[in-house]
Amino acid sequence: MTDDHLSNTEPEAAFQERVDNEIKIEPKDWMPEGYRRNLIRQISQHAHSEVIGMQPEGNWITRAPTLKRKMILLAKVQDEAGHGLYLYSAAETLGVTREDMIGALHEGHAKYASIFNYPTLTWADVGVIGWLVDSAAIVNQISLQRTSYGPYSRAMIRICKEESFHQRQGFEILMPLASGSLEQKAMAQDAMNRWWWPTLMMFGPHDSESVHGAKSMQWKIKRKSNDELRQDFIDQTVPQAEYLGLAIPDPDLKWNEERGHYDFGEIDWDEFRTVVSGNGLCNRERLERHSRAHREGEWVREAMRACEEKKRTA
Ligand code: FAQ
Repeated sequence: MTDDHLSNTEPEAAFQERVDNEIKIEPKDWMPEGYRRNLIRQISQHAHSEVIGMQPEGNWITRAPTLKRKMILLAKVQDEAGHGLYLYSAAETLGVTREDMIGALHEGHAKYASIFNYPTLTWADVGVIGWLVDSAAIVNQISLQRTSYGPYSRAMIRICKEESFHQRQGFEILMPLASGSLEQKAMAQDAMNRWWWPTLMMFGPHDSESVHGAKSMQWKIKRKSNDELRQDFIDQTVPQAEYLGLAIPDPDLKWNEERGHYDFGEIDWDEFRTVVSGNGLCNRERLERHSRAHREGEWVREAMRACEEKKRTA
């Protein structure tokens, strides 16, 4: 049954009225099947992104330049695991199991953010992930705090509090590099050059190409469109790059007085499609590592199930 068909029915009209009146939808409320499925898709993909997103930075935990930096990075990467757990829990309230969600990821049916398929070649990449990638995530997640589904909205409120620490730790890694030796500055600029465009891709295709965008906006799952969020991110990030003294690798980036926003160049959508379809630089490595960790953790899940069973039959 299509979403359009459901939109003509009475419960759908009452549902839409609740959404329009900013009343949160809770797990036990009636909801159109399309709303439920779309939420499961987005929330589970968001959860996968948080967990797969641990890998690029995790790659530097053993090589952080000081003990203090290592502790901060460890805490940051652990936070991402926690975000994944909040989000899997929020998705479970919609009647899907965690096994199903992880299975969909491993079988390639569920996506995760394209950004995490790029390699972290230097320590400056860790700074740029914290600064740019977390900033992009925050811009999106701040608007998702007002999403119409209660459990997702509440998870976002908690997550945003932690993300702002992540953004600062990234900026704090880059500040000494950007004002350091010539080699350090070059390393920071090289990281900026490699991560800028993939970060812009995080917001997804242009609104005109977005498959789920219109319905998600109508249902207030999404509160801002892909292009609106991308513009917000660029407008807030350019002054930060200027403060750091890092050049943004886009010759078309220019303040547009009339629009009150920055104009910017076109994203390489072929690259985006390549990465999203599983053929980016690190897609296979990321998924294999996740699958391996999942298999190796089977004994923990088995022990947990045995414990639960024992409690139930005691
Ligand atoms: N990568 O119709 P739309 C983080 C897919 S969290 C991969 O426009 P939608 C924290 C899309 O799924 C980062 N796939 O889709 C952190 C759909 O495919 P499907 C994650 C993408 O949902 C920081 C198709 O293209 N954040 O970074 C991407 O309306 C540092 C058509 O697209 C979230 O997930 C992409 N970039 O809008 C962790 C936020 N873009 O499902 C560690 C929640 C699009 O039909 C370190 N999600 N696709 O097979 C959202 O806001 C939305 O899902 C969008 C996409 C905006 C990502």
